[in-house]
Amino acid sequence: MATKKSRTVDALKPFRSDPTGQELTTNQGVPIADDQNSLRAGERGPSLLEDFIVREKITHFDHERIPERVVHARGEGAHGYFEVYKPMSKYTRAAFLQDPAVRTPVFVRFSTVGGSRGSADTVRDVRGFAVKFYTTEGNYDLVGNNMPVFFIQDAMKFPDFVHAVKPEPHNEIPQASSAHDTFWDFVSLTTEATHMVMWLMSDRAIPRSLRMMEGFGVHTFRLVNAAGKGTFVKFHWKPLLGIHSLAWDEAQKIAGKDADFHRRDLWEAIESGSFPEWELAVQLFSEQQADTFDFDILDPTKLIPEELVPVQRIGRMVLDRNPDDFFAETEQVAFCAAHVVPGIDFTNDPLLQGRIFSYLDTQLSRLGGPNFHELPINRPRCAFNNNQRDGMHRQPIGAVPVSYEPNSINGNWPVEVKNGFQSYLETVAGPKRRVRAESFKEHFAQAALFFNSQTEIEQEHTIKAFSFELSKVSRPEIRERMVDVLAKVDATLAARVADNLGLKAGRAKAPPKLNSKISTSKALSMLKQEPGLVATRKIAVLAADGVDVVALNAMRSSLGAQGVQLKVLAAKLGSLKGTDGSAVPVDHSILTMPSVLFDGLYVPGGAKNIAALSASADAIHFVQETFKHCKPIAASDEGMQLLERSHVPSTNDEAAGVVTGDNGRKGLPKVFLNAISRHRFWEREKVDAVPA
Ligand code: HDE
Repeated sequence: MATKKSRTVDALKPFRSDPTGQELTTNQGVPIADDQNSLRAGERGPSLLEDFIVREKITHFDHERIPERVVHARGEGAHGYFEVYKPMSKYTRAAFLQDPAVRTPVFVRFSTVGGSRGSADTVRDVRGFAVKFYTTEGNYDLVGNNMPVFFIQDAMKFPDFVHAVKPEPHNEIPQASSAHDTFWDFVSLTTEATHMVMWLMSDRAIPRSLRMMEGFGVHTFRLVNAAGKGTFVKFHWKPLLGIHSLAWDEAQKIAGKDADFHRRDLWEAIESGSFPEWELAVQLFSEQQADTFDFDILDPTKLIPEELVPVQRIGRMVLDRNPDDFFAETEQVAFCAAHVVPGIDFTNDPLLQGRIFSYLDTQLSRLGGPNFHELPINRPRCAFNNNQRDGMHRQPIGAVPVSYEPNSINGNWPVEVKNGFQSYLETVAGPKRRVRAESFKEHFAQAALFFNSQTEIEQEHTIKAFSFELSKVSRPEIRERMVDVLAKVDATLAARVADNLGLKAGRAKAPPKLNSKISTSKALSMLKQEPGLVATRKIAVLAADGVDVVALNAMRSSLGAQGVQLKVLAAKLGSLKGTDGSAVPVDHSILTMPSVLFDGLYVPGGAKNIAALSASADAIHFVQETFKHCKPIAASDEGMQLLERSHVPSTNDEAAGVVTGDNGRKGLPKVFLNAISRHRFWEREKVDAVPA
């Protein structure tokens, strides 16, 4: 009788095709002599039906598209690995959370939610943050978002919510935007969405980079240890680069100038060896603790303030390889909220319960049948065996004559594993009812907690975001209803938005009475966090012939030492003549790379250089737009004149992120680096005089 084999990671190497050195053939392996011309009767005659080569090629082409994901259609992926810092055996038996020496392979897919596959990256939206861990005990998918709560409490409402946020059904407008009637109609009638809507109207919805956003598992899950003891858990991902956003005007412009902005940013960072990294963090708490909270931990519209349960960092994830084939990997990857491993279990969160069903179901139509787990990107890296068989696109060839259990013909293989997945032994009883728990019925306290935890600047951005979106709503009664909802969150917020909508400020009622003991939480504000590393930030240098190469090189080497990239922009590609006669290569033409694609600007001196730039409307617009979007600006010597010409304050003001100085100012790169690390100088938004 055969003995049991071990289940090791990487037992199956992913299948990769490479035609290098190979002959061109049909799908049947027939060598192709002519890939340029179809078969015809006579030189100028009709094509022949018997041309199986052209028919195979075109038929395959005709079927290249598969249905896009119903939500999260637009996304980008990367490979990497996960390492735990110390054994988590006290809480979970999950194999990949035990040994710090083990690297578990991962595949991550980031996404927007509402837009179609070809929509722009920088739209205001939630971002998906889905991680597939290929562990020794099977695939574990942590399918989360970059916001810690969700719009609805029960899976029953998900199709309604998605129909409301997607483009309107009669004209399919607008693409990838919640700024339209049906979305605001739904959320103003469904007040459980209020907390999540606050997040959506915050700068979290317009991240600077996918590498600079947090991730959250959203639901409360359960860790289960070898003794069967359960501990509740909320999962977080904390980025090493800090949490940073774009300006709203900038995000809209990038959508037109480079719709692939986030995809490109992730791709280029990984290609250049600047591997993005996140720490996996957990909030761990017991059932007894959960009972003391004034919200229900099963309600996915609530977060657990870090002041109540601290966040512990337990491991790190590094993304170090771009996919080879977008379709085979990023498009065909099938995440599933039901993919858990021994030691991780669900809770009764009614949204999570619906997700456990939905993800497998959606793959059946998206990937065309029940065997999508056999695709290389979805295959576990450990052995997997069972008695399931057949179905569309089945790949393995069963090498034994039985596929049932019990069997005597093949020694009863594959056998059950005594220590296999065990559901947490939760006692459940109750009448069958369609009901929303009483403990889910408070909808505003955490929305207010979120708003109160923001800095004044962040609150201002949220007020503007609400005003923008609601101004696009055509039905006045929806705008009014939403202002009434906001009045239950914060009186000033409601009054300011009402004013911007031309509604009477009197609609705002008294601020709500909070039922939470915690009135602000530092972790909810992006601007109250540590800024993180500056590596991979992109700084534009505006230059023309006669640019001060000494200053430019000094800036380049100081910034480069921290991983900041300096890119020289000029009116044309090619090279410029520096002050010392040397050639300065141009990285980009200003035509193709507007200011919104950079994190800051440096204007070096050189009299001739500045004379040319001062006469360029493009250069002046570039400076003004950089200023308007609150990005760090440095200028040396004559470079300061370009700032003046652009009506941008040119005196050195480190607090305002404009750092300038004459030749003698040796420390300029250092203060500029400091400014870059602060990312944005939002106070500048109060300077209205600068156009762009
Ligand atoms: Fe999803 N969701 N979702 N979702 N979701 C999908 O699965 C669904 C929810 C999330 O990059 C779909 O393969 C239901 C919450 C991400 O491939 C689908 C409900 C959270 C991704 C689906 C939710 C998410 C999806 C569409 C309410 C954050 C992209 C295509 C009960 C915790 C994964 C697909 C990727 C994708 C259903 C709510 C995150 C239809 C029914 C809450 C990141 O199965």
